[in-house]
Amino acid sequence: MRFQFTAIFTLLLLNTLASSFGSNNPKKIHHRSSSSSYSSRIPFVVSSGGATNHAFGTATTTSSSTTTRMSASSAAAVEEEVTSENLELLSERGKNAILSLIESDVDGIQRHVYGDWPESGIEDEGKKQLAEQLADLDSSYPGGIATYTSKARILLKESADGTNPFEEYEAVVPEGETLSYDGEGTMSFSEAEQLGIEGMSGVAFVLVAGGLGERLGYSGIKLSLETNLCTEASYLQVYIKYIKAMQYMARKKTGRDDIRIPLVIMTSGDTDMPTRQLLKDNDNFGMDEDMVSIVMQDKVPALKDGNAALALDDSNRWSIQTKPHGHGDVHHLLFREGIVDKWEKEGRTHVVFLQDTNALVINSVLPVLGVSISKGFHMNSICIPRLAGEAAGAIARLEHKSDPSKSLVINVEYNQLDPLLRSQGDCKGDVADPSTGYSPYPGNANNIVIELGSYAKTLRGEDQGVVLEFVNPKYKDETRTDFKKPTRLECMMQDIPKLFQKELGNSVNIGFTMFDRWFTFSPAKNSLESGVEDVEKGNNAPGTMSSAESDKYIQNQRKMKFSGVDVPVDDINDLVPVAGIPVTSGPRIVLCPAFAVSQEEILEKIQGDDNKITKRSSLVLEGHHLSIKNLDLDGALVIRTGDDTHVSVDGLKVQNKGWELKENEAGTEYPETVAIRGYTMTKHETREYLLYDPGSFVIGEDGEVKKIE
Ligand code: UGB
Repeated sequence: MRFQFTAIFTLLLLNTLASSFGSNNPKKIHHRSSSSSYSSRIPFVVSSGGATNHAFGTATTTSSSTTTRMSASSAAAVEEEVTSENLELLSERGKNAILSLIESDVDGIQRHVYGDWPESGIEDEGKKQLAEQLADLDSSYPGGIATYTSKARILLKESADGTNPFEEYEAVVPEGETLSYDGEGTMSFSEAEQLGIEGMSGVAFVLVAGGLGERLGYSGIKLSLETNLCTEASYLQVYIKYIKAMQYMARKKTGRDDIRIPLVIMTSGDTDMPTRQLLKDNDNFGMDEDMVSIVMQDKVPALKDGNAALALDDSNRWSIQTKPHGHGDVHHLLFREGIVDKWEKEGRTHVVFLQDTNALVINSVLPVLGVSISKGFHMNSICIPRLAGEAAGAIARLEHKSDPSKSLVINVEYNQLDPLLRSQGDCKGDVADPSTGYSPYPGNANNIVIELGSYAKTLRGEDQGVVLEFVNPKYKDETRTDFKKPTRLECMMQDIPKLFQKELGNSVNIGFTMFDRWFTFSPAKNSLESGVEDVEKGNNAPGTMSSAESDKYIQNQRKMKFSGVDVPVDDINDLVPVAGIPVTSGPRIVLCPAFAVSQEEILEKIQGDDNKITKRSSLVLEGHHLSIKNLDLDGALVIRTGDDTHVSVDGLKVQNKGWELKENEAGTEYPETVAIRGYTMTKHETREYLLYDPGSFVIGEDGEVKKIE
């Protein structure tokens, strides 16, 4: 039986033209009704890429979505590959996807996918499953699989050739803003923070949380991990509570009770359901249902070799391996889902992008927003002094060698920095400046504040927020031909400046703001084992669950010290190894968002000149109307108060056995969450006040709670 190629292929073309990046996704909370918001017209940028083949430079528009009908010879070729009986098993879209793949595969690179199918009646379910998956992959990527693989081929070749993506550029250490908690910097910290509080009413938050915790050695979602063992609050809880606390501050500052700050979470197929479940199980951690929404990024096909051959699952010939495309998807998704339009209509002014496991950074949001407002930055990256060789991107000014209008301030990813610096200047690569001990290039904490008007304009441009892609295959050997495991195209959210430059031209204003590391950067990214290895090599930022927890306590030690409390503050030399990672031995202090976010709040709420906290102590404070005066703490104290509960602690003395870390025992099996941290916490004795009744109370030296109104 012969197959009617022309009719089918016309359908295929219509299908391709209507393709939308990640559309038809039933799991999304917010779905734009129009399916024509993204057409195959959207161009892709193909690079003259390089070392890791980041498509930085040349921008070429391609659309390999086929625009010709299938020729007679192609039709014959299809007939040779898949019998009409097999094709008839498939849905219309599945059929189109298979035919499209065959038609575009002139060199037979993808033959392992569509070739050698058993005759109809054998493994039919598998064939249908494969065809549906191909159709999904086609529709979720602008231009479909053909565009994806043709771009990948160029980038993979450049990777194998070792092409330098920065050939036309020279990296220069950029000039930016610096802010320091104790007042040093290009702008006053408190001034920046106050400007930030004023601007907070116009902010929307975006949390990119599509990544798996592979490096961390955790199979659940990272947002569900406990940030610390004193409160056991998860990352998602902490972020939401901070957003709510900032909303509270903005309302207080402006007297406007209608201020509502939204949060969009970008998930992936791996993280979507558990993220929704986490929100549901915890009533969105107190955030209004209509203020939190989820957009899900799609995965892209994995590629098994330099020809961009699709990688089939090792255990299932009818399934293509897929991998995350990277956090760069976030911009296009926000555009495609109409979220940016909505925010503009609501009169919002800035979008703050956060990553999943850096609880420290939230402190920087207010001051960095203040800097953005004051300097009129279209984009402002939160930065820290970067350790040489650290797995954190570097912000550089890339000077174009012949055309200054192409120069811009942008992130150079950590795996690209060393080759770039080895190709210029003193050719020493990614090394520390001996005078500071840090890389001269600011480290990218990858938390970004973007001005909404220019962002919306950029997203409405030709590329619709689709940022440049790159490949980063891990080769088996020097010949750079075989991969250790399948690779894929990736993209990064911090690459948006290139699109800004394209749409805004010379008026683009990209900046960054440097903070002290202790104030803003300590993500949980690495497994305990790799963290221990790093420590043994002399790295003092191992990026483990335990170092992230410890750094949170140290941050609060410093804040308490700044507000006049007599408290030990650990520096690098005071840390003690627990399960091989140096951590603070205390005090462990958690200042919950509802106690204080800003410096002003802490100075207001910590009163008196006789507050003392010993090293072995643990302290948790939560409450908008909680103030602490002359506290004498040697042990564990928890005070949590409700929104209408005013509590003054005055002269309270607490002494008890407190809390203690217990290191995991070698050779014992622990749940994953415990294993990645390396210890548990034993809470021997605690003085706890949980006060939620409205009214005003005082807690004096005797520890009794007395109502005063
Ligand atoms: N993420 C997604 O949402 N989707 C994805 O497909 C992938 C990730 P990683 P990485 O802060 O130290 C970034 O994997 O690769 C989310 C910057 O690029 O933790 O180490 C994911 O859930 C780098 O410049 O990031 O590198 C997480 O929230 C540097 O600053 C976020 O994206 C580095 O972070 C980051 O994913 C850093």
